[in-house]
Amino acid sequence: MDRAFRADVLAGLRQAQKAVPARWFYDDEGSQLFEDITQLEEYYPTRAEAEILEARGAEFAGAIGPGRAVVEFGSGSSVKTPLLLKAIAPAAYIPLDIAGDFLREAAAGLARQFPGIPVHPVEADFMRHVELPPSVSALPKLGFFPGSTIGNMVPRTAVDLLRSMRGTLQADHGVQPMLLIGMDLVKDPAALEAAYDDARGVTADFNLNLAHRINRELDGTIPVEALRHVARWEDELARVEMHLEATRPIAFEVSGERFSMQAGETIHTENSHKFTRRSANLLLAAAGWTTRHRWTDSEELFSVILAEATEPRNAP
Ligand code: AVI
Repeated sequence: MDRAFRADVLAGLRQAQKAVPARWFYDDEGSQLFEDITQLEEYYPTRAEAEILEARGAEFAGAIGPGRAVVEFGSGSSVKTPLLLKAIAPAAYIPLDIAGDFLREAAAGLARQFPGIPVHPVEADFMRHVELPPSVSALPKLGFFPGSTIGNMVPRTAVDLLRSMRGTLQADHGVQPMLLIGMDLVKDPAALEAAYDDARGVTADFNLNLAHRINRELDGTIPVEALRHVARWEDELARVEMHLEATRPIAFEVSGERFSMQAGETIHTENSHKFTRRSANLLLAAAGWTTRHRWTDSEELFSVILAEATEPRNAP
């Protein structure tokens, strides 16, 4: 049993608005369901970002230049990485991920595919400051954070993370780090809600898997058939929220503690913030990053931003 999972779930279920952090979606079942989501017709972000990474390689090379060490945050299966490594001439590739076996497997695959690029996998939680291997400490860095995972964080956490990335990426000598980051765009709410509530119900299964996971791992008795998946656009906060809503009054236990929900009451399971050009610039600026280039796909659904760390300035 994962003690952090238990602590997060119990603390979250005790709140007036029940909530469980979205990072607990990703057990083996959840990770597979997320892979399935990325293939869905309605889920445009993966497709749109891949279009940008495929089409803009020459522009990335011009704006980034050769010789940087690419540090990928939460590299997972590193599916998007070859597109970037092919385009620029990096000095090294450092995938960071919390899942060690998966990380080493993906890193070995990339090392075979790019024999000229030294690959140094680092098993770490990228939400904290990460010590990079000494062999790359002098190299200028490019952080790579695709997928709009930044959108799953509330602004305060997003700024903390972006600032900590800036620290992780600092080189020993002078050259400022850069960051290539995927950020999903604000658009028609109907398209957004469809992306998070697909016709085949894969996203519903992904959301409901969290309740199954609680039952499996924390001696839970949640009647999952009495929960329904809800995805709704919250315009004021520019985010899609996912919830699990009780369709009737229910009572259940988790790790021996009793909980109940009224009909219509929800467990908040995910935020997926969407950005405009300006809100993206502002979020990055709050963490010490200045936007240098911005690319979108042909339908203007998704953006990839190249930012550079800049010195803080207090006066205008
Ligand atoms: C991982 N993350 C960027 C996805 C998103 O779009 O917010 C997670 C997801 N949740 C439901 N569908 C996809």
